[in-house]
Amino acid sequence: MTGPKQPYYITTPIYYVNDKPHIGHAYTSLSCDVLARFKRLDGYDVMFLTGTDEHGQKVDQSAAARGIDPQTFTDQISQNFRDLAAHMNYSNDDFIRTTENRHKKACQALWKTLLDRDEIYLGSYDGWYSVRDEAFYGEKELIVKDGVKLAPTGAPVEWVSEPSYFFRLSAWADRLLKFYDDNPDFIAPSSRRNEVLSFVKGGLRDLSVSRTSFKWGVPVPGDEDHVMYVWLDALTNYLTAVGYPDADPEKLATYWPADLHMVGKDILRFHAVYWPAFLMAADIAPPKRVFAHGWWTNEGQKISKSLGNVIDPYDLTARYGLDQTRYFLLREVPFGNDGDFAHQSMVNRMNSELANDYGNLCQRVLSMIGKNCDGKVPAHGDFTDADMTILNKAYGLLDVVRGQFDAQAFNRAIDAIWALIGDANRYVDEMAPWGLKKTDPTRMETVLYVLAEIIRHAGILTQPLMPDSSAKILDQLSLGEGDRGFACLGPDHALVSGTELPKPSGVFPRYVEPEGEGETA
Ligand code: ME8
Repeated sequence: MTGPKQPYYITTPIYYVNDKPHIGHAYTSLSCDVLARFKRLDGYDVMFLTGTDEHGQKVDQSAAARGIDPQTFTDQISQNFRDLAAHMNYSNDDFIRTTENRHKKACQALWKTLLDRDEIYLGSYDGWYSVRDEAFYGEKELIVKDGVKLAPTGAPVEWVSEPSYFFRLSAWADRLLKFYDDNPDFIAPSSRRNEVLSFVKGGLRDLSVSRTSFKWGVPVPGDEDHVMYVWLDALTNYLTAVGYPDADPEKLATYWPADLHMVGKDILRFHAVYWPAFLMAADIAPPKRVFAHGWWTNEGQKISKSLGNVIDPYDLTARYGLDQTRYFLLREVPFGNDGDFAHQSMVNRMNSELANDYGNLCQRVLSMIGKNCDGKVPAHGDFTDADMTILNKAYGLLDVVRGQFDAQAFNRAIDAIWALIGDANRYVDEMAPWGLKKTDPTRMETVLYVLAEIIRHAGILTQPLMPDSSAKILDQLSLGEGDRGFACLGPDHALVSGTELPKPSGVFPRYVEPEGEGETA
């Protein structure tokens, strides 16, 4: 790419600090990390944001339940999410906390803009509120279970009656529908798009955007009896982090509108309806895309604290390895669908796809080179048609994989890379380089050279998904830091014969069931 790098701004939801991080949080952020790393390697100027959502009644109540003030509480729990990001090897460029001053300023600036444009007015709210969902519900949306009214999510609701500011959401339905129409890729996957469209077509009511019954929030400028509704506060984080309103005009101009907000399916409505409406109302461009991924279950069961089956990402990485966990989460399920975490599926993938397919390819080829080519990148003669077929597949892989990543189709991108790995394993068997050692050593070197090139391509392309393991593979090919970007894929940066290689070592161990343990997670 020539000229200044193209910007790419990607965000995770900011996580509520009422709980310790679990597989769901790890998953959302992982998908963003893999995309951020992919885009950086592809020459983009990436801004990858994550952080914590620290206001609202839910946090207030959780802090009170522990007998500590909300700021001390959020300081503690927010750190858990920072630690998780470091542990999972996420490459976020910033970590935002909604209790930071920069964020308060951004929220109040957005509020003032909305008020000045008459998009917000003072009224009073009488209706149902769920603290757990931090959402307002209409009477018709509620479900009744054992005679008790509940939110459609099953969360308890309470009747709220208090003065409140309202955002004129009802006036935005047609403009939102036009926006969805003009931007068919705004909501993904497409099944979710229809869900949002029918919600908006069903008519929108003005949205209560302030609360007076508690104080743990951003004060409404000019009317400090009110704090802002936590979702207006939370969504604004995406603007705060790029310098809105005036902290960093250049950064704002570079990265806004965001390229992708990654969210779980449960919070799509906030991102695909409320957020673009707030932004358009403030004359700010809406984000380019919102992707709603599915939810994980544990061995077929819904994950919940009461069932005691919450999956801890630290347990996963301790048991299976970090890159193995990263691989599994994005390989197991077509992104967008719900997924089930099962120990046996994890073990199967670790052993067959990582240890056997990828690991063995590297191990076999690199040890043959170590033994038979003096530990140096082999020389090569002319390439045969079979050599060119597999090399061309490797050269063309970036285009395929890039398309899949741009569609957030991680499992298909992985499939495409593993198709090359499968071809390479078949090529090893067909060419049988061990047999060529005596009969045709020059041809043996060419075959091993072709294979080393395939491993170079696979290693470069798996970096976003499995950064540490891929680095080990690329180290074994003596590739320098500057030789690992996607610009180095293809024949122009081919391995140089004669380059000294380190002694190879295995990268993907097989999973062996610990003595005395069954097969349950
Ligand atoms: O919603 N499987 O925060 P949050 C997959 N603060 N994903 C899951 C999951 C599961 N079992 N459980 C939760 C919030 N998630 C707000 C966001 S953004 C401006 C404010 C995902 O901590 C869930 O779908 O409750 C959501 O995307 C994310 O974890 C954060 O949830």
